[in-house]
Amino acid sequence: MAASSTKKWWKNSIVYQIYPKSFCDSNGDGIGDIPGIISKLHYLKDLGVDVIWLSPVYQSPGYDNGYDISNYKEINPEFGTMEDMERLISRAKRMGIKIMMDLVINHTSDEHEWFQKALAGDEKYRDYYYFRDGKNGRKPNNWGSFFGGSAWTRTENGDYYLHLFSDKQPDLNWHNPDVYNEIVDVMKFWLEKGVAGFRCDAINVIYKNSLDDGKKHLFLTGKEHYLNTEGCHELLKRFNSEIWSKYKLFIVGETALVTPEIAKLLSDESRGELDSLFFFEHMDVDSRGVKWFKKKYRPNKLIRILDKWQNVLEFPSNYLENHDQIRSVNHFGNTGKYWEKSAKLLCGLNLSLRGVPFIYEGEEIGMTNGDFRGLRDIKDVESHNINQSMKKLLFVHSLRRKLILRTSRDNARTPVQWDDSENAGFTTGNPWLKINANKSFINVKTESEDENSILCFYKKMIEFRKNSSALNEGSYRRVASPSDVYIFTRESSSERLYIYCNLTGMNKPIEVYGDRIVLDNYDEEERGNNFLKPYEFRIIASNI
Ligand code: TEU
Ligand code: CA
Repeated sequence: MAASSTKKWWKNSIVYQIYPKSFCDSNGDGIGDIPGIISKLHYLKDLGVDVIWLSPVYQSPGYDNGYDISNYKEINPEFGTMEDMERLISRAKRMGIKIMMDLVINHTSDEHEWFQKALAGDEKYRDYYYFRDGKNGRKPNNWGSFFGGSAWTRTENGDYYLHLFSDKQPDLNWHNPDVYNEIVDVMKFWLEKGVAGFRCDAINVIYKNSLDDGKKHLFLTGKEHYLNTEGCHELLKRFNSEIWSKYKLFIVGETALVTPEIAKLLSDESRGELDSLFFFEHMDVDSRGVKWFKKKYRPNKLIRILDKWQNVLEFPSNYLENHDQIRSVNHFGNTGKYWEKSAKLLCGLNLSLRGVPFIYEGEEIGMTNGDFRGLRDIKDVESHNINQSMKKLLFVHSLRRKLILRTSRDNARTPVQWDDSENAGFTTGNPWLKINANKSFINVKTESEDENSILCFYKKMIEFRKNSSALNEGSYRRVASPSDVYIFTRESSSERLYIYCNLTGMNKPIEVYGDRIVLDNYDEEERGNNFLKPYEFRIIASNI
């Protein structure tokens, strides 16, 4: 697929996602914060990151760790002050790093002033949200929430409000022009402070067509009334033409449940909506409809999915993990014997695909899922809500424990392991979430001193990508391969690369294309000629 001719800065960027609560704590309260992030800017620069996507740092009661915003124009005091945030933006800028913020506009916190005024009966603010009376003593409709249970909660006044996520996250009414104006004002506020873009949270569910009952589904009954509606496309077009296009931004949408056809409508350049988006199909490669019920992971299926999205989107945003997903070595790699090889392979894969690569904090050192002993170690609101739903379905404790521990979003939220000290260099206090015991060998300090580490492989791969026209703007084409091996070419006018990914723990025979191995996660002495070793990643350049 040809690269677009209009060059935008983000098309050559590498983005690093920070989940502030878990990144680095500067004041010993056990919670990561903005001064902590500032103290690690050199580390990120050295890694080769161009852009930081900061998960929410706005004022919030923190029931969903900041995805429940109570004031869009203030900083959560747990994370620091507005001065800290301004300092972060300006220091990063001086180092050539841009900051993207998370824009959470499907809902606010129930502690937001707007919602509080609405609860108190202020008509203006009641229309910012969805308040409805029950129907014959029942909820206004049968919709389900993303976090399990009903999407409606009853107020003290006896009516109900809509929330697609937790009951602490009431949905905004995007039919109301005042809501549009308020949020545009919020965007301008941050853009004037020098923010370089937004990651738009749950953006494809913001506009509800109707509040009619939905077709019954095991998960998300009601979704046909709000997923990717025409009204959502119209809102994105307006945001784009009225605000985003006035600044040089990168706008990436988080779009759950998108199909390729819909993704194109949301992100093709000519449509003037999003610049790019996150699809989820590869995250669900091992799920049986609902992520809590897993089936065996099959690399071939992952390959088919990635290949499909490489061909369909103009500029995909590629990622293998984020704050809502389990760690990629657990998901697609190996946490035992091939931990290191598979983490390097996943790095190579993510950074070789066409599009914008996203790296999630800790991924670059091969962090693994949390080693939680029981449900009491888990803090995530989603996990607790699902536990309640499973209880209602009479799932026994041991089953609930098993299903939730292996899938909980907290698996990716354990504090970043900076060194092997008691609290992994994350905090001098009590960490808010249990730190993994494998900090003893999976940590930034140890890995930066070892040139064969995962961290050093990331640096190498990032450096390689930066200097490669094929990886930055070249075409993509899949090449025939044995099962569970992903081979593709990336080609620009001056460079042709063959990318080899063995997604298994076995040797795999291969057809060798190209002339020179330019990058590999195995040393020359260890490699085979006509086969790939377990989880081997190889780039072969071809003379053209
Ligand atoms: O997630 C939106 C979303 O679609 C979720 O259902 C996501 O797929 C789920 O967390 C996976 O288990 C965004 C944020 O990324 C998430 O952290 C927030 O909790 C959510 O919005 C509500 O703001
Ligand atoms: Ca702190």
